[in-house]
Amino acid sequence: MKLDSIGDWKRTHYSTDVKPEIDGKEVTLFGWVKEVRDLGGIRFIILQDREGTIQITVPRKKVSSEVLSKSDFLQKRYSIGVRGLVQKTDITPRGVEVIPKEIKIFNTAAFQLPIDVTGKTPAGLEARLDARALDLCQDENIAIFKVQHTAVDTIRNFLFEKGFIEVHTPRIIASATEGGAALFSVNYFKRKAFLAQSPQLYKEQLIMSLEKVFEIGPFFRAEESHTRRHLSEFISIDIEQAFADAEDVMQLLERVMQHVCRTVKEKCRNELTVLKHKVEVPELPFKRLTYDEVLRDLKREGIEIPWGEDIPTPAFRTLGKLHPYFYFIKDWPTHSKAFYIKPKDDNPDLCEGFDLMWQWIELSSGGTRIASKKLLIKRLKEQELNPESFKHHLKAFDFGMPPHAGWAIGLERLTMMLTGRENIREVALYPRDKFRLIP
Ligand code: AMO
Repeated sequence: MKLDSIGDWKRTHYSTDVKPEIDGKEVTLFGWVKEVRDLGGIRFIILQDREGTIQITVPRKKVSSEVLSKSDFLQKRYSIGVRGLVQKTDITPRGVEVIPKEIKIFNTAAFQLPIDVTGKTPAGLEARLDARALDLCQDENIAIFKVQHTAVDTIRNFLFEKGFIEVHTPRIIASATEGGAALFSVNYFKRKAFLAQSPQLYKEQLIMSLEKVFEIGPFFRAEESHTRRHLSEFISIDIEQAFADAEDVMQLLERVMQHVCRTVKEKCRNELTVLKHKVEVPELPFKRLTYDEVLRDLKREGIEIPWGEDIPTPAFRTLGKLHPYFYFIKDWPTHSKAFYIKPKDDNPDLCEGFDLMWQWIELSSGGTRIASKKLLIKRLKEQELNPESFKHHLKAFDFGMPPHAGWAIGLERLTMMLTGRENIREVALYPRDKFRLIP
């Protein structure tokens, strides 16, 4: 069969705009064949677009021979256009169908697809990721990325309203931002460069001019650990604010979270139904636990962690059972946090860094930053980092660095929370981890 070109056709409606109220109207739809069924003298084509599906009903005896031969040719995933009349009906769940006057076939698809996009025969995650472009056509995946889109849009607008300026910092950098570990190196002409782990140093410098900045973009971590919440490339939502401390930015963060939950709950009802997931709007303020309190809570649960040590994942799981939604952990031991986090003035063994937890998963971390160059150099040395490698960053601290604070949210982890998915790979379009570099 000769393939059609789009010609002068323009889409008039998405599938879900076709409702009984527009009975009798002519519509032009574009999409893909999700299913084809035959019943007596009638052929049913389920057309899918990004908004949903609509039934195209082809009564064999009442359509032109061209429509008939084209509809007979259709297979799953063919990309098509349909021009036809809307008709009210009792036989479809949505009470409506389209009777085609014309069908265009733009492209065919392989007869044997690597996975079943109708979801009737579920495939394993690895097989799905191998065929990701097709996998993303599944209703659940479309729903996940619409929720993610809503979350990003909501956060961006919220930050605009609060006076933050969106910035774009370099991804190719000369020295580590989050310590020496987990860096990818790249050949940069004849020099060695690295992929940025975060915009940390740049966002701190930018608050000297722009005062309140945010950035949403990919960052890179050479993660050795293959877990359900780590990627080698993830999207970070970063903010940094001048003349602010940890508590100021924690208040901003909890408001962001509440606002995102409320907006997703309201705007993404259909998506949440597809995902069989509920999002609750959390109450403010979130609990603020100190590191010491967490250790005490865990001890009561029979998990003893020596003071100063990191909290291992199984302990976080226990903590997540005690606190099943959002909570902060603050007042961490200074040595456990990055060099730029400010030690407390009254007890320098503790610092003004915090994590925002959702159940057992860290969604975000941040803190008050060090504004004194002298102290920053001391902390670099304590973390066995070479101040010489940070000399360009340190220079900025001679130019009038104000007190400042900030945080970063991992977008994929936020999406896991909002969509109820358990593996971070499901909520990244094309996930990258130690074992996966394609597609
Ligand atoms: P941190 O390293 O804690 O802090 O990262 C901030 C948030 O980013 C997410 N995240 C990741 N998500 C997926 N895969 C990863 N490998 C990964 N690593 C981090 C998490 C985490 O909470 N510069 C500081 C932030 C700041 O202080 O402003 C930073 O990068 O959700």
